[in-house]
Amino acid sequence: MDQRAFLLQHRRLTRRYFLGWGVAGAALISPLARLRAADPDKPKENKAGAQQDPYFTPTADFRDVSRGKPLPHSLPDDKKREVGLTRETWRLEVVSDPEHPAKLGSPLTKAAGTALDFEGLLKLGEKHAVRFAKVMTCLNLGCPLGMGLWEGVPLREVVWRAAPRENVRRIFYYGYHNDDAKQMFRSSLPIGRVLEDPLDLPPVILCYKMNGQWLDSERGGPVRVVVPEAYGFKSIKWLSHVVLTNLAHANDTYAEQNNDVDSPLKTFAAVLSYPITAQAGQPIPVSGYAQVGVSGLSKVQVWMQGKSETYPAGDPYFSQAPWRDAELLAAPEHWGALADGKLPPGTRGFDEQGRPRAWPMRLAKVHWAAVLPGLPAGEYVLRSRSVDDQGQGQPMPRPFRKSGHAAIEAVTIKVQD
Ligand SMILES: Nc1nc2c(c(=O)[nH]1)N[C@H]1C(S)=C(S)[C@@H](COP(=O)(O)O)O[C@H]1N2
Ligand SMILES: [Mo]
Repeated sequence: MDQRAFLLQHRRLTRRYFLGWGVAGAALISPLARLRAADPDKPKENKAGAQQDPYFTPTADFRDVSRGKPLPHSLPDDKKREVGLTRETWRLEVVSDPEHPAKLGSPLTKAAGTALDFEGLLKLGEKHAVRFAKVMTCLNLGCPLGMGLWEGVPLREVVWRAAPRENVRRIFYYGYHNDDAKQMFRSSLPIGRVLEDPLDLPPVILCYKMNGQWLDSERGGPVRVVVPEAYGFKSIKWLSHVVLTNLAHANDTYAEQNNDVDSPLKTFAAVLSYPITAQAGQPIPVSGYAQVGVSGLSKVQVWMQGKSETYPAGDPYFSQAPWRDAELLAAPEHWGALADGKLPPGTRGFDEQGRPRAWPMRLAKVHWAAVLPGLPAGEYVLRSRSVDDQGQGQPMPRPFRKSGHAAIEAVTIKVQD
C-alpha cells in the first residue's frame, strides 16, 4: 500500500471520532499536505507500520531495511534451494563457539546429519508453537516498519536439543549472508532470556509464519528469529546458525555502528494527520499513533505552541508545557491482514474471542485523536508526546538516540483568519 492509501485509511478511521465533535469537514484534515509540510525532502517516506487499517501490516507493505549484496530474498529460486533458503532445503546448525566454548552434549550440525530441518521445526511447533503481536521497528528509524502476528517455536526448545551442559552465558545467531564474512549480520542475547521469559513477555522464537502465512523470503523466511521486546536488529532473518558461547558480552553487528544493543522498545507518539491550514477560532482535529514500548502507555498528549511564544530554557522535553490529553482509540474490531480479520485462538495477549486482554497493548501500536480548541491566526508548532505507565513523558526515561527513536516530533500548523 502506498503512502496515500494508508493515510486515507487512517483518516477514515479517525473520521468517526471527529464526527462526534462536529468537525468532520474533510478539508480540515489534510494528511497528504502534512507529509509535504513535515518532510519536503522525503515525500515518499513510508509510514507503513503506523497506519491504522489494516492493523497488521500485509507482508508486501513492510518497509525493508535488510542488508546484503545481493539481497538474500532477491536470489533466484534455484539459488535459494541451493543455499537453504526454501522450506525444503532449510537447515539450522546449533553449535558451540570455538573461541569461547560452551559444553554441548549433542550439537546440531549438517556434517553429522543432525541439523534441524523445517519438518523437525514444525514437529516441535505441534507442541510448543506460540503466536504474538509485535511491532517491528528499526532502532535507527523514527517509524515502525510494520506490525506483525509472529508465530514460531521458542528458541529454547532447539537449544535444549543440543544438550548444553555448562559454560553457556550467551547465544548469538546469524543468517545466510552470501557466504561472505563481511556481509554477516549477527545478533546476540543472554542465554537466560532465551531459557526464560521475564515479566510475562512472549518467548524468543524461531519464526516461520507471519499474519497466518508462511514467513516469506523478504521478511526473512523460511525461518527468522523474533525477539518480542527488542528492536528489529535482534530479529535475524534467513536464520542458519545458532551459536552457544561462554563470551560474557554482546557481539551484535549493530554494536559496531554505535548502537545501544541492550535497549528494549521505547514508547513514543507521533502525528499522522493535521490541518495544514486551520481557520482562526475553529476547532483543530489532529490524530496519530503511538508505539507502546516496554514501559507501557498511559496517555498521549498534544500541545500547540504559538511560534512567537517563547518557552522557558532548562526544560528540553517541555515537561511543564500545557499539554492536553488526546483520546486513545479503541482496539480495532477487524484486525486487517489476518484471515477474516480475526486473531486465531490461543494468541498471546488475546482472549478466546480474540480481544486484547489489555489495551493499549505492549509491543504494539495504538491510534489517538484530539480536537484542539480554536486559536487566533498565526503560526503554531504542534507536538505530541506519550506518557508511560510510570507517568514519564516522552522521550524519558531513555532519551538517547542510539537506544531507539523517542524524540518529540514538531510540525508547523498555520491558523488563518
Ligand atoms: N539476516 C539479516 N537479518 C536482519 C537484518 C539484516 O540485514 N540481515 N536487518 C535487521 C534489522 S536492522 C531490522 S530493523 C529488521 C527488519 O525486519 P523486517 O525486514 O522484517 O522489517 O531485520 C533485522 N534482521
Ligand atoms: Mo534496523
